[in-house]
Amino acid sequence: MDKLDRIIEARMKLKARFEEQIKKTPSMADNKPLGHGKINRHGMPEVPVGQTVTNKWPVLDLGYHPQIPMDMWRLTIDGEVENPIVLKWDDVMALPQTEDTSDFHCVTTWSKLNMNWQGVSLLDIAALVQPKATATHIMCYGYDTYTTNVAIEEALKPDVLLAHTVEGEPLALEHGGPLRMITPQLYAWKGSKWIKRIEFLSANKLGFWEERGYSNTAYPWRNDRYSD
Ligand SMILES: Nc1nc2c(c(=O)[nH]1)N[C@H]1C(S)=C(S)[C@@H](COP(=O)(O)O)O[C@H]1N2
Ligand SMILES: [Mo]
Repeated sequence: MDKLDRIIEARMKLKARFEEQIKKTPSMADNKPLGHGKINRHGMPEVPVGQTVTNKWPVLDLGYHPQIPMDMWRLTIDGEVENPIVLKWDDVMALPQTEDTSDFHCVTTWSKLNMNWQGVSLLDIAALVQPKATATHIMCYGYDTYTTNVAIEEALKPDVLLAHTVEGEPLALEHGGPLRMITPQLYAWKGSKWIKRIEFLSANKLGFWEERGYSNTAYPWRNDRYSD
């Protein structure tokens, strides 16, 4: 069996392991989701409460756009996993590639719908490193020092990608290129631009915005913007 087949087999096992937990998450299971419009891909109203659809794609970040020479670029995946790894760019490109169309909901109240992304699914990354039974969350680190935490049942949803391509074009530096995470079922701050490290955790920890009053969970259809 070759490496890709092994990853796919491990992906299917992980998918089965987290299926029930994922189905119960608010962005799939809320019976009174807040929002309007037709029903989206995961069963929620297309436009979450308090959001306005935009065609533009604003840039939101800490103001520093880190440029890493591609031969120096690394992605570390470690923490509560059986096989921690450090990937070079070519290693990422050699993993199974996923294309998906999803929506982008920024907590500052704009939503950009139907964005076409290509990249590696976080589920496949997890298949590679094998999260331990104790793993409950991930912490994502950006090359700009950004951090953000995501619960494992959110991180392993099939639409969570480490994306290098958007609308058929390489992801621009200001949007997190060469590689960023996206979390279509959570507010977009949960997706780290310029991703550098993914640490699996055995207990929750807060990231940059979560420490500054933003929600730990960030559920768009619950208007879950700030911690209370
Ligand atoms: N590394 C990093 N990732 C980040 C941020 C950041 O400042 N640094 N900002 C977050 C916020 S608040 C949002 S809304 C989205 C914005 O992505 P965009 O600039 O591509 O629209 O990226 C998120 N990911
Ligand atoms: Mo944001």
